[in-house]
Order: sequence, then structure tokens, then C-alpha cells
Amino acid sequence: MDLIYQSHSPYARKVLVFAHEAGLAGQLRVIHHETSPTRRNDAVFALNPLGKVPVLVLSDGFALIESSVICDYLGGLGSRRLIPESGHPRWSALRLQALAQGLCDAGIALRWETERRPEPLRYPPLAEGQKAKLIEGYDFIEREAEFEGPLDIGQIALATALAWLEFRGLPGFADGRPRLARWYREFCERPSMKATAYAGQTHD
Ligand SMILES: N[C@@H](CCC(=O)N[C@@H](CS)C(=O)NCC(=O)O)C(=O)O
Repeated sequence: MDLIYQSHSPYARKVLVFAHEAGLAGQLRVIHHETSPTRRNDAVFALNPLGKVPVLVLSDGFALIESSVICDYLGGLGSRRLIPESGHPRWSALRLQALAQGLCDAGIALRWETERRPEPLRYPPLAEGQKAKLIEGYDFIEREAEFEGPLDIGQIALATALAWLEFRGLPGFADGRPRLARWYREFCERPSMKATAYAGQTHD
């Protein structure tokens, strides 16, 4: 299977860490692509009409898009269950995954308003609104999320999201959130995280 990847995408890294943890990394050929809504990548568009990574191209050529869908697919192949099957563990893990995705979405939107958009086109209230989502998200996760149990998709999504927010120098999550900070530092020691460190810049 080909994983259409980007070395600085939190969504793509979530899939790759998931594959490592599921024992499937050896079955993936990881192919790096640069993507941006302002710089079309025809090879990615040929597989995903949204022009985004990650994309998982199966051996019959079928292209799966959206990191959560790809993880769901890989979850069905791996020997280790990383997406709990039912009940509270399932919904808690999937909610945490959704929160982590939301942190990445807000972080990307914040970067548009602070770095990527030409300066005269930036809109500070929008940057403030996105920043508030990050802060509220960190606080909620510290207070209420369940991320200390057996490894699951929610934890993988959270760790790869926090690592990306840190990599991009976005508002920090560690100060004043000791539970989250401690868990994150320990999670970063996993071989799956060490094998998939972020690198590179976004080109718009
Ligand atoms: N919800 C999608 C988000 C994917 C996404 O936004 N990928 C970024 C890389 S971080 C991308 O390829 N952006 C290019 C674009 O927006 O055109 C997922 O979870 O896979």
C-alpha cells in the first residue's frame, strides 16, 4: 500500500504512527508530497479531489482519503486493536480523536492568520478565535479527557497533534496542564513517535 504523506502534516503522521503501533508500517510505502490550497499538487489531486494528504492507495488502486477513515481501514488489518470496538472506551477514544483533529484544524487556521496569508489580508479577530479554541481544547483535555489507559486511536491523534502544535510554535499546552504535559513527554518516547518526527516547511 502507498501512503501519500507529508513530513509536516499532523493528519499524515497520525496514520503513520497508527500503522507502526498496529504492526503494519512494513506494509506501507511512504511517499512524501507537498500540499497547500495555494499551490496545487496534481499528483495528489489525481488521488484525492480535495488535494490533501494523507491518502492511502490500496493494492487494487482504490484511494482512501481522510486520516480517520484510513486509520479505521488499517485498524481492520492490524493484529492489535487500537480502535475500541464498543461502549464507552470506543466513544471516549473517538471523541479524543475528534478533539485532536480540531486542535490541528484550529492550529492550521491560526497559522493562516499569523504567518501564511499576506499580511494585509490577515484578520486578527479570526486569529484570536482560533487561539481560543486551542486554549479551551487543552484545558478540556487536561480536565476531562481519558488518555492514560491502554493505547488507542485517541491517544495517537492527541500526541501527533500536540507534537505538531509544538513543532510549529503554536500556543503551548504544557504550562499549567501537568497531567497532559507528563503524558505527552512519555508518549514521545514510543518508537512509533521517534520513527516519524516532523520535518520541513509548508510552501504556499
Ligand atoms: N481532515 C483531513 C485533513 C487533511 C489535511 O488538511 N491535510 C493537509 C496537510 S496537513 C493538506 O494536505 N492540505 C492541503 C490543502 O488544504 O489543500 C484528514 O484528517 O486527513
